[in-house]
Amino acid sequence: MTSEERVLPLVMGVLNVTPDSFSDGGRWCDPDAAIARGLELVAEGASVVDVGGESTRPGAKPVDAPEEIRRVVPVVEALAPVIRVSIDTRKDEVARAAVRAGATLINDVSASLWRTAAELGTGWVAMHMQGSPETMQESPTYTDVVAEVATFLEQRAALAARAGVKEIWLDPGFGFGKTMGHNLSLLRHLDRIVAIGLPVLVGLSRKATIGRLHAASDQAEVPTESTPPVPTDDRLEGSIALGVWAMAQGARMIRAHDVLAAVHSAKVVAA
Ligand code: HH2
Repeated sequence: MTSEERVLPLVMGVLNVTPDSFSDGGRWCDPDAAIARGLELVAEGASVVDVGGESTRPGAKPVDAPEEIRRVVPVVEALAPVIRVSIDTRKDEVARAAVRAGATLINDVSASLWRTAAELGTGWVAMHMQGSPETMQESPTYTDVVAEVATFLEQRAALAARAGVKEIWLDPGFGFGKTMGHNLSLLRHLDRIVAIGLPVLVGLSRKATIGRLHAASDQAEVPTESTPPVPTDDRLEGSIALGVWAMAQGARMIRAHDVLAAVHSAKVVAA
């Protein structure tokens, strides 16, 4: 690889203004605490801060739009002058309110808001999910997970491009209606998603698959779907390892809770 080809992957810092997110739920519910946390993520080197007002962890209960807007807007308003802000939402009204408050990227785990992004002139992340957060981990089923996710993302990207979205990111949606086996297949063949030719974002940070891999490595066992994962705060090494794997396959942005470590690892990969 020549120096011209080296690209520093970006880090999207996670900021959940929710009581129930799987890792940082309840920690940044107060707007002042959330804004302070966002500024910390900036100081640690995040290129984007991803503000979310609704948890999408497995089994999470939906939040109504006014409540989600109440949670995210003050935080987006305070952070947008200092850092690029993405809004992690599945709802048109919330995306619009956040963009009015300064967000310039719609991080859409439902991959359905491309018309909103086109109309507002923002970037758009299309993420693959099978089912909805309430039930998605009950029995995820695919014939060929890599081909199905790649086809879905290609089709959504084509719709978005036709609607006029200029900045489109693709995300295979680790843990969203996927078993550990599905997640590992997608990681193994991430180059297939990268080959679509649009920038790829991955969200692996602290997810249950990593917790299971950690638990199994502690006990020198092969991890299975029923391996109890280690707690979310003990998943740093696996998060970095899989982030590095993804960046080496060509992922251009990684979504991370532990931003400082993710930024350091991105710099090492780029070098
Ligand atoms: N994962 C989560 C939320 N948003 N967005 C994208 N593009 N990719 C992801 O993998 C992704 C995402 C889930 O993580 P988190 O926000 O930490 O938890 P919760 O949904 O419980 O708030």
